[in-house]
Amino acid sequence: MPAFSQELVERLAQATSAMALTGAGISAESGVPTFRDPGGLWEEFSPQELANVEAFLDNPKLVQSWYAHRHAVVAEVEPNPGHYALAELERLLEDFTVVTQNVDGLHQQAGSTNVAELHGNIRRAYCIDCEAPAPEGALAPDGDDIARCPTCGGLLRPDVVWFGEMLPRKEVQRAEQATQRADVCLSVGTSALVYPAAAIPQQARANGAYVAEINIEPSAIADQIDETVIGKAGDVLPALLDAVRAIA
Ligand code: BJW
Ligand code: ZN
Repeated sequence: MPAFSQELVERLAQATSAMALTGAGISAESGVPTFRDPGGLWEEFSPQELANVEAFLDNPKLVQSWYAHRHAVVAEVEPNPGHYALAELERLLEDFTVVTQNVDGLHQQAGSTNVAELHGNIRRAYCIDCEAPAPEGALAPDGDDIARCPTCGGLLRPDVVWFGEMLPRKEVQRAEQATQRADVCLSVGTSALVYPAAAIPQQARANGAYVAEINIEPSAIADQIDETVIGKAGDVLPALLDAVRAIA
């Protein structure tokens, strides 16, 4: 039985509004590599090389291939019990928002409908010149070619947020509103190193929320929140859901 407090269970069961900020760790058990863990994506590739616009313009084929590969991984995998438990919490509670840094779409696939995607979605791509959306899978380069826009010939990029880029305004607004309303905020499977997302749990807490994180190890914000639950998201979230159901 994962070691979450009875206070967390009671606060969730009584919450008028609750939210979860999720990161790569929640999808790890589905087989999507995280970024910063041992064996994570950035052990092999550095973010400086791949996750910024300059890198893309310097070497579009390399960056397109990396995202095409990651898109192929995401297209194959399934949500895990952690994703399903959050989708179930949305059905159980009056108001529940998932604010995710993940680009894999697995929350929606698990049935969550109220999802703010702060860092975009790897299943989408668009042209950097005319901004036309490209069909899914368009980033996979044909042989040695660079993937280009069928309309204007511009470079195609994944619809994700790179370092130094603004987050999508509407998604940020939805996240801010959820953060203002929340009585409980769960921070799940994120190292809490990347801003502005990493500030959300503390903002929720400043607005009065009880904040708990669920992670296999304490994150960068562990000493600034109410509770750290050590364990895998796919174990802890279903157990938490059961405990809430038992008293809700
Ligand atoms: C498990 C588990 C299991 C494992 N169960 N847990 C303030 C201070 C300092 C810097 C900045 C600041 N504000 C902005 C910045 C700059 C920058 C930033 O934050 N830099 C820091 C790194 C220092 N931020 C930005 O540039 C952002 N834009 C912005 O601020 O715009 C305004 C602006 C513009 C211009 C100038 C200045 C300001 C944009 C950030 C975009 C991030 N993009 C990426 C790539 C997305 C595309 C892609 O997928 O390739 O998003 S980076 C990468 O990190 C990805 C993730 O969403 C993000 C967060 O990572 P996450 O999810 O936390 O994963 P990991 O791997 O780090 O952690 C996994 C965790 O899971 C670990 O804790 C494990 O223990 C745990 N875990 N298995 C539970 N089973
Ligand atoms: Zn175009």
